[in-house]
Amino acid sequence: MNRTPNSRRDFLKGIVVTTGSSIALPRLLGRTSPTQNAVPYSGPADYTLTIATKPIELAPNRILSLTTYNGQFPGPLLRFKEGQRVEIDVRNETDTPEQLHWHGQFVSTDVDGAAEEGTPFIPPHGSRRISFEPKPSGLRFYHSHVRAGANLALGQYSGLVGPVYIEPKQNPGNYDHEIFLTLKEFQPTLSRGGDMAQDFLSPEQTVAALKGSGERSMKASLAKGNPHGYEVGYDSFTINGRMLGHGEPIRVKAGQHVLFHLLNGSATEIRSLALPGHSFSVIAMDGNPLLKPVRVPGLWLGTAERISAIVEMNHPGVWIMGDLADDDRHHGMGIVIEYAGSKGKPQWAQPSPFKWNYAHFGHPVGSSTQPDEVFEMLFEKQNAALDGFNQWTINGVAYPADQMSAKPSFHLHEGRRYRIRMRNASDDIHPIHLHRHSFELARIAGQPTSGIFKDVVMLGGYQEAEIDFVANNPGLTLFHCHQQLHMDFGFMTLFDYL
Ligand SMILES: [Cu+2]
Repeated sequence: MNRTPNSRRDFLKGIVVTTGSSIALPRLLGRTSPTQNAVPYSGPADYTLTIATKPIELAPNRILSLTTYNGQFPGPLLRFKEGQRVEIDVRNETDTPEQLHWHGQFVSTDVDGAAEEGTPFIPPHGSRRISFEPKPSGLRFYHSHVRAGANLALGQYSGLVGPVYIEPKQNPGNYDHEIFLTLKEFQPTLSRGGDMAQDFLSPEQTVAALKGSGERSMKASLAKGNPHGYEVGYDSFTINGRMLGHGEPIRVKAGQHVLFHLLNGSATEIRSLALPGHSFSVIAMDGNPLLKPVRVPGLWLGTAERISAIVEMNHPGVWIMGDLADDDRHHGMGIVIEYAGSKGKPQWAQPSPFKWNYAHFGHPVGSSTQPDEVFEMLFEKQNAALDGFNQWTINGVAYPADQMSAKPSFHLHEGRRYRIRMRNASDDIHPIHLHRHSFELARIAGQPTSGIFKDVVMLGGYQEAEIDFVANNPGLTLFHCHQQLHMDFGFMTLFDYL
C-alpha cells in the first residue's frame, strides 16, 4: 500500500466512519483516580451503558422489542486508549440480573463479566460502576454473559452486543476510512437439527476415533427414539442492526483503502463475508495483529470472532458485501458498498470457492517455545439429553446450569506456558473461547502453525486443535464454547491459579 502521510493525520483528527452505530464519547470531566476495579460512585463515569428493552428497527416493517445497550444496536462503539483507566457505569433497567463481559481484554475477575469467575451481577433495576485499564489494543467487544438456556430473549440472543476499539500506543494503521461492522441475527426459533456450514474449514482431515465415537453415540440416542437435539435458526439477519437494503450504504471512492473491523456478534452462528470483485487483506484476528497481512477472497468468522481487514476499493460499482449463504443474505445479511459516481441496483456475485485455514495466517511451523504442561480436553455431545437440548461435556463433565462458580478442573501456575489439546467428538464446529487471556494457535487439524494470537478459535467437527497460552492473569478463568446453546448446556470449564 502506498498511502499519503495525510491519511494518518486525518485519522488522528477523528475522521471515523461508522455505519448505523454511533460513538460514545468519553466524558473526561470529574475523573477520579481509582485504585480498585469496582469503585464507589464519585462524580460522573467516563461512559454509561444502560441495559433496557426498546423497539429496534431492523427494516421499515420489522421493528423488534430488543434488550440493548443505550437503546441502539449494536451498542455504542467504545474507543479506549490502551492502558488508560476508564470508569464505566452499567445500569440495568430490566428484570434480569445481567453480566457485561469485556471479551478479549486482560481484566480482573471482578470486572470480566462472568458470574462463574465471581463477577457480581448487575442487579435488576440496579447499577454497578466498574473501572479497568483497557488492554490489549485492537478490536474487542462487550456482550451479555448470562445463561439463556431455553429463553431465546436472554444472553446473546438479545441485542446486548457492542464493539470496543482499544487504540494502540503506536498505531500502525494505514488507511483512509475505518468502518466497524457487527454481524448479528435476530428472531431466533428452535428447530430439530440444523444446517450449519461444515465444509469451509481446511485442513478437512478428521480423526477416525472421534468420528466413530460421535457417530456411535448419536446412533444409540436416535435408536432409543430421541429426536435430534434443538438447534437455533433466525428470521432476520443484520449488519449493524439493519437488514440488507435498509441501512445507509458504505460510501467509498475508487483508490481508497478501507479498514473494516468485523465482529460476529451472533449467539450461535458462523458467518461468512465477501465483496464481489474485491479481496480482503487481513491485518488482525480477534484484534491481534498478524505477522504480516494475508490476502483472502472472503472471510469466515465463528461466533465472537473478529477480523480487521483492509479492502482496496479498486472495482467501482454498487455492490453487496454479504454472506456467502444466499438464504441468509436474502434475509438481510449484507450491506451495500457504493462507489462515488456509481448508480443502480446493488450487485452480488459469488466468489470463487475458497477454504478457511487458520494456519494460512501465521508461520507454517509450530512455536519454538514448548509448553510446561499439556491439558487434554475431549468435547462430547449427548444428543437431546436435557429436555430436548443437547448436553455438552468436557472430559465427561457438564458445567452446572446455575451459572455460579464450579470446582475448577484445570490448575495453573502464574508464568507457565500451557497447551490445550482439544479433541472434538461431535460433528459441530465449536468456537472455543478463553477468558482474560490470549492464546496462540499451535496446531489445527494436524497442521502446525504459530504467530496467530486469538481469544476464539473454531474447532471443526471430529477434528483436533492445540492452543498455547501463558498464565499471566491470575484468578478464575472461564473456558467455553461461545455457541450460546452449547455453553448454556454444559460446554464450559474453569481454570484456577494455584
Ligand atoms: Cu460449541
